[in-house]
Amino acid sequence: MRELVGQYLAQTISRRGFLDNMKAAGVTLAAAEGVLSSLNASAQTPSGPTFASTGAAASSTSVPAVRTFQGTGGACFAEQLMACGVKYVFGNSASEDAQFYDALVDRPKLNYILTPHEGPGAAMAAGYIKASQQPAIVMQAGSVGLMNAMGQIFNASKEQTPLVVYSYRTDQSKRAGRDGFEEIANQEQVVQPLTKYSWMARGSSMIAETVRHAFKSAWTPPHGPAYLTWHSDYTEEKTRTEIIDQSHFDTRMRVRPNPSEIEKAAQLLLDAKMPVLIVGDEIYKAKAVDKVVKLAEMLGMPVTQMRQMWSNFPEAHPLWVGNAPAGTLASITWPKNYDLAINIGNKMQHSGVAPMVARNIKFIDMRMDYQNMGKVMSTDVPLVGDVGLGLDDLIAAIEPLMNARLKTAAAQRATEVRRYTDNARRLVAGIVNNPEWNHAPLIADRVTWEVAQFADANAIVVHEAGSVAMHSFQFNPVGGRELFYYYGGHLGSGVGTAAGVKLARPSQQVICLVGDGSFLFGPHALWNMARLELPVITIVYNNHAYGGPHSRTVANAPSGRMIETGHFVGSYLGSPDMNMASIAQGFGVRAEVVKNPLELRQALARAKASTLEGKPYLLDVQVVRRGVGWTDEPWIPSNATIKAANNGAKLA
Ligand SMILES: Cc1ncc(C[n+]2csc(CCOP(=O)(O)OP(=O)(O)O)c2C)c(N)n1
Ligand SMILES: [Mg+2]
Repeated sequence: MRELVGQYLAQTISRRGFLDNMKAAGVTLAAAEGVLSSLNASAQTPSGPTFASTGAAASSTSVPAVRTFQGTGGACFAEQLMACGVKYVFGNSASEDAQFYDALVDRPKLNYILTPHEGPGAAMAAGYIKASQQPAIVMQAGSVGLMNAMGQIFNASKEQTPLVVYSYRTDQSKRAGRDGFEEIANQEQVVQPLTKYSWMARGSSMIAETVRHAFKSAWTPPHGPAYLTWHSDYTEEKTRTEIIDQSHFDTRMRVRPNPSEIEKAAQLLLDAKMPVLIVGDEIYKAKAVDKVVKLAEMLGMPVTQMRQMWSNFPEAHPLWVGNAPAGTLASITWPKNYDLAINIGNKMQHSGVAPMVARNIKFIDMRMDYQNMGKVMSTDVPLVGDVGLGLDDLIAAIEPLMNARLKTAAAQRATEVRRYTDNARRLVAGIVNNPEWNHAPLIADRVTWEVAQFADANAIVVHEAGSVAMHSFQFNPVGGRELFYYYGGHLGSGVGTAAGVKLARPSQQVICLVGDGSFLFGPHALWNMARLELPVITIVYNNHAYGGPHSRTVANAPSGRMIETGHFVGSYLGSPDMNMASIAQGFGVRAEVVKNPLELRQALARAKASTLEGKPYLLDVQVVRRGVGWTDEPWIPSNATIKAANNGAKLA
């Protein structure tokens, strides 16, 4: 009977058909008519999810996992999004999606968040997805909006974020191919290298299935972005389609590594004199930090991490020897005498010629990201699978083999590691003895230190602060402070990410640290923070410069003409100085400029008070420029020279 009700509500059987089928099932005509009248009444109840605009109706409590739906392509899109578990649509004005917007009006479970620029809008969606591990969709106007979202699709691809993006093709199916307004050929192929799945639906009846493919692809580990599109007339067209619940197309990729490889890995770890553990983002995603801590403690292994998005190990733990500064295992300060490395969940991004783990070191690799495994590093033991399950298995394999001799060896190693980490912590704490500590404008390290003193014990720090080094926060992904780093590197993500993170985690303090240059690529989500009352504290490290690129440029041409003349053409953002507090106020966010350490403390207190009222706050902190060749008033090209370059220009 449930199935019949579903079919009737989805209008795939008529009233007559419904009554006939009920009769065949042994229900009396009077009883069947009673059911019908209550169904008709519930389909018109304004409080329930009623889909009057499409003429179809269904109740979320009674909908079967696979059902037929009839309505406009836009309504099918909305229905399938809800069946995928989507609660938020991050969108920018897309007139051709009128029927989709129409379908949203009576579907209050699908919330549309208008983002005034596609880049920060997509960053906000990605931030929400990363912090909640829940699905969402980004949509924008055809090819024109897509171009702005692509930077964040790139970030999602690098960061393995399951970001699903849709935009219509402005060209309708009956006039496509004429190079019309906003038309580009093969629109879906523009993002192909950045996505796991990219497809154009070939008809309105294929919209729902294309949506499912996109979500399945994006959310099947290793995660990544997906893109979907179709001709805009399909969104208007009436069609009949299947809507399928996410639980019925999810591939449940929680797979365990090969058991015989687990045994090999256990034996190699026990045979090693100085094994090193490399951690990575798959641990955070699998919520397996406590397990990785247990493994490290069992073996007394030093733990490090190469560039990742999250912090995946408690930084205050005595076995944490710090991030590998140059992205290779060889760049860690200590230990140097390791004879085995095990990677658990790190993407191991190779940005240099040498393998990140030298060839003469035994290497065990555990992660779901099979594509990046065995690519550059020679791998003794590949452990493909979910790192949470893999850690369970590895720990279970090692535990019974830990005899008294091995336990003593592990304990001695742990003591040795601790000797190093205790000393390293003392050195980092010495940061406050910097002779420039009280400098105004502030040194970046002072800003970071003050914010670390101020931040809540479980604050989330979104870091897009250019070349600023993170320290003093003691990140701890198990109930402590969390880090969201800009791994992808397409700038302009920080403010949007912070807004999305706050939407996902309203009970945690969210602090966005952002460089002035990075901020200028995407401040727009400040408006979303103001409108939605997402009380994020944004702190701009304003050195009026692209400090990092400046230093890297100098390093690339150390004895060139730039150094000789002091003419650095591409890195000074002052003259006139930009006021980030005014920009924030323009978006409806309270803000102030901070010039010295005392003002910073007072401003942070005001920021906190504001966030307790539900209002976001921004501090534009004036920070010194550091690096070779900077002066108080850096050279800029003269206006006269620039304008003179055009003198005598004639149109041919
Ligand atoms: C969209 C985008 N454009 C350009 C770059 C190149 N880039 C890398 S760092 C940087 C400047 C960052 O400046 P800021 O945030 O002020 O940090 P600072 O270097 O001053 O510490 C630029 C432009 C980029 N990564 N992304
Ligand atoms: Mg800067």
